[in-house]
Amino acid sequence: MRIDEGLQRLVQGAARVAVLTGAGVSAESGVPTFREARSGFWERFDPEELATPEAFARNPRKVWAWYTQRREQARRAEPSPAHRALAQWEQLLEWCCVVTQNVDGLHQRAGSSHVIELHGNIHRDRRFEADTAPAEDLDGLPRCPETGALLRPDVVWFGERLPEGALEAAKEAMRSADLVLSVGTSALVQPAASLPLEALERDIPVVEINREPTPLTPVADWVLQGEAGEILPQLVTAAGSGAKRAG
Ligand code: BV8
Repeated sequence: MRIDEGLQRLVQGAARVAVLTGAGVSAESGVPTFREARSGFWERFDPEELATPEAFARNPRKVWAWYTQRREQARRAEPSPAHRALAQWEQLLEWCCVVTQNVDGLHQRAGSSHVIELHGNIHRDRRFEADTAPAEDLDGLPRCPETGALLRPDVVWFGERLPEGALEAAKEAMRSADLVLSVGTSALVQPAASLPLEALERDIPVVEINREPTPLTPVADWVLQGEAGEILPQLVTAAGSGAKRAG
């Protein structure tokens, strides 16, 4: 993928970068994306059906089986060239805020220090609070050591509110950046998918890097169709070939 002159100048002049990421940046780490997740081993686990509080109340064992498998996968995974490129870019900038939909913690492991986890983190648990008493058969499922309450993964399920402040902080990053990227996301899940519009409404340039077109593609200023792990390192190389701007 050749980075054209205009885009080179854009990344060289950027000082404050906000990046929305999705499962596509972890795909090259071996973590299946949600679109692929519906094929192969995952076909019996439909994310939209399982990643809900109702599914957990109905069948906590099946939901825990899905998350335990994904948690192990995330633990075994290594940050991809895309994760690493964003961590490197941060060293050249005044700030680089990674707003991620992913729950695998790989941005932090790659060295990004300013990460907003819109949908939580699969490596953390929290107490399951619901008015509907979960199914009876709870033997062997994770429980809170203090209260004995049933635990659930500390992620945001469909129909649940995003973590307090995360959405506001993400919007603020999109509004105060001088360059926004959307990388490796199908841009379908709300409210995350609408975050780049905060930048577009303020004439802040938006660059989309994705394997396939998405609802953002028609309105993005730059569309680089391809692998995040190839394109992001090239962008960071181009950014580095400009003067240092941090501080
Ligand atoms: C909420 C955590 C309200 C859990 C996740 C109708 C219309 C609009 C909205 C709705 C609607 N009906 C319901 C809603 C709301 C709903 C929603 O958006 N539904 C969608 C399906 C329409 N949203 C919610 O429920 C949210 N909450 O709205 O609350 C509310 C308000 C007040 C009070 C109470 C409630 C919560 C949504 C969060 C759900 N949790 N994850 C877990 O991980 O298990 S979502 C999960 O799926 C991810 O976090 C992510 O957000 C989404 C998957 O998207 P992607 O990351 O983009 O992954 P995907 O596989 O789809 O795409 C990957 C892309 O990468 C592809 O395009 C592929 O081509 C590309 N790619 C692959 N490899 C590469 C690559 N690109 C480049 N390089 C590569 N190597």
